[in-house]
Amino acid sequence: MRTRLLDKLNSPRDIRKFEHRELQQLAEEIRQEIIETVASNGGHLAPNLGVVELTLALHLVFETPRDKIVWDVGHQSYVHKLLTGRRNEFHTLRQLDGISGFPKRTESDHDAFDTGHSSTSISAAVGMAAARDLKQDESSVVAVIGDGALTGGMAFEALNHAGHLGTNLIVVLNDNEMSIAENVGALSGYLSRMRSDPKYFKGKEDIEHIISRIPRIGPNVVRVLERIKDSFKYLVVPGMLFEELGFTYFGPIDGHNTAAIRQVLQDAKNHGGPVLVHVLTRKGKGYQPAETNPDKFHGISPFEVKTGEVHKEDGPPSYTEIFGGALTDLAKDNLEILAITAAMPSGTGLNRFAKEFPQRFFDVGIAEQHAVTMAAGMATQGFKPVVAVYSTFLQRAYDQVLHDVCLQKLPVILALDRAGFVGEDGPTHHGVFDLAYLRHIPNMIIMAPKDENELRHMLKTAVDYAGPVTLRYPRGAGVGVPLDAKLDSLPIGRAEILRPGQTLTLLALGTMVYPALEAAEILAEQGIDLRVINARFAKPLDEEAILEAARNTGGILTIEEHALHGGFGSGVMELLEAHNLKAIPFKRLGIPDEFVEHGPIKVLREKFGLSAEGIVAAVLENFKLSRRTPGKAKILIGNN
Ligand SMILES: Cc1ncc(C[n+]2csc(CCOP(=O)(O)OP(=O)(O)O)c2C)c(N)n1
Repeated sequence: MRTRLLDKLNSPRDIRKFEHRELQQLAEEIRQEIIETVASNGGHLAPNLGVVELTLALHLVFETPRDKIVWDVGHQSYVHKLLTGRRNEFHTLRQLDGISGFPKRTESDHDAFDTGHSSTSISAAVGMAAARDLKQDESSVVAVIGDGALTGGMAFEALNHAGHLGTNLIVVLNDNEMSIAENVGALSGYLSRMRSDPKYFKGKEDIEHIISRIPRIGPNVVRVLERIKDSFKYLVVPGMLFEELGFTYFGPIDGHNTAAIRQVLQDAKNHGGPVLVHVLTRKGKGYQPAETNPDKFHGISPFEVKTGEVHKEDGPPSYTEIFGGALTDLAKDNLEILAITAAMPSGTGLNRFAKEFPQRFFDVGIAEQHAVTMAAGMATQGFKPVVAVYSTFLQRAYDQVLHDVCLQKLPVILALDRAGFVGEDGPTHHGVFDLAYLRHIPNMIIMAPKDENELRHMLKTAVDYAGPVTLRYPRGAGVGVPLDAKLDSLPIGRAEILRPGQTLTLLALGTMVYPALEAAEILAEQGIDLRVINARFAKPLDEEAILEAARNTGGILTIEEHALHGGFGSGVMELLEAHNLKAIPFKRLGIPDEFVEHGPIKVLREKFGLSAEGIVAAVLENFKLSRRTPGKAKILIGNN
């Protein structure tokens, strides 16, 4: 068997010894390795296949870890990982205790900055460049950002500031015309004109040359000519937009020609100041199914390499699909409903809505802050906007929710998908902070369904309510319950008592309701009689049901798939304190004050005791319980 070049690499510098043909062979080997690993572990395939040559060229010109490469989003860093000492661990990609699917400074010195959320790379790189200048060293700083990530506001803020600072900084714009779905926005149109019609653009030098040959005939004419020159330049010089922001623009360059990119990166490095290198790549390059269907292969579950078919598991539809279906159904009769996504139409289940109501559907790009405030604007005009967004990505729109939506009590619905553990994407993506950052905002209502049927009723409740509502639901398949034909509004702030026990109350939110019921079943067999309440609302809490349980059962255990600090249980604790019931036996089950690593959702839930067995253990460990066995006296168990 031929030894792979990839297996001979001990450091990224080793690739400098390779001839052109060997680099091509290495690129092939890297593609093969990535395709096979993602086919077995799942992960971001198409973005990585698109940057193989670009990553090789970056490591040919720059020397990490001395030079810094910041990968925006970081989902395209697999090639970089393979070149920087993680080849042997690469098969553990995204697996429990394996290497991360995103750059991680604790994983390698070659990872300059942890990423996962979009549009942060240029800001981080500006910070590193400013620090380098203060330290007076000579290293280079490079931010690699996709055309999708460039739609995020932070990227513009950073470009604006970088142009002002004028320091050495290279921004590589990896333009493949795709975000996860097709990219959107006016800037995307500008980039695609540069891409598709090279004849339309002339080199900057050509234009300067033509203009310099126009004879000078007096100051007025010169002024007019200058103005013509400027508008002419705007029209025909590629990258003029970036030049005006203070960057020197190089490009567009074929992103699959390692030698060409290497040359331009070298030129950019020698040039100095802020430079933008515009690289054209093809998402999914080298694997036909991914080239044909880059959206599907952006982030994908394990699949069959030969066919590109995803290994399908039979099971109930996902919460995402149920949400998208219910919203589309409700929108048929309610013309006020609008749907907004920040670049994730299929991830948030809005594809069907977009197809049926294209006029009422808005993909704003990776711009969660804008999405929320735009929704607020729509709500002032009598519409009912639904912002469908992952819990983790709403984190950056906190002030927009507070200042633009809640302060004015506007009827905006935040549909928070992927609330709870998300699994293999890990700490940058777990949606375990939303209750904490939303619960304290006045006017906000927060619901979490126990199953997909309740999700539909809650969506109807949110649509009928005249104020801000958050609906948080998890990643993955529903429970498999039947779906009611008719959707009803639920009473706001009313919980559902599912089991009428007396010994202790399990007060569970969302995904934790069924495990709580299961735990109650297990303990019932031991003669322990638990009350189970489906909280339904994290805000407002059902004060009546909770205070009654506090007074008339042996204590309360709150259970939530969320950080304990500031979460649902904290809210219950505040309620007990307000009613002088702090002394009742009380415990909260949830996620402690730490970032949770990547791993399968089921394993993570078990790790933090958020399973039926974990709940049973928490009950037995934390409460003195009276156990009834028919015909026997009560006995106390537990350790306090
Ligand atoms: C704040 C935020 N919102 C949404 C996402 C989800 N997301 C991950 S990658 C991506 C598209 C990125 O497109 P681009 O930068 O062009 O990179 P490509 O995948 O095309 O290489 C999106 C929307 C995210 N990571 N961060």
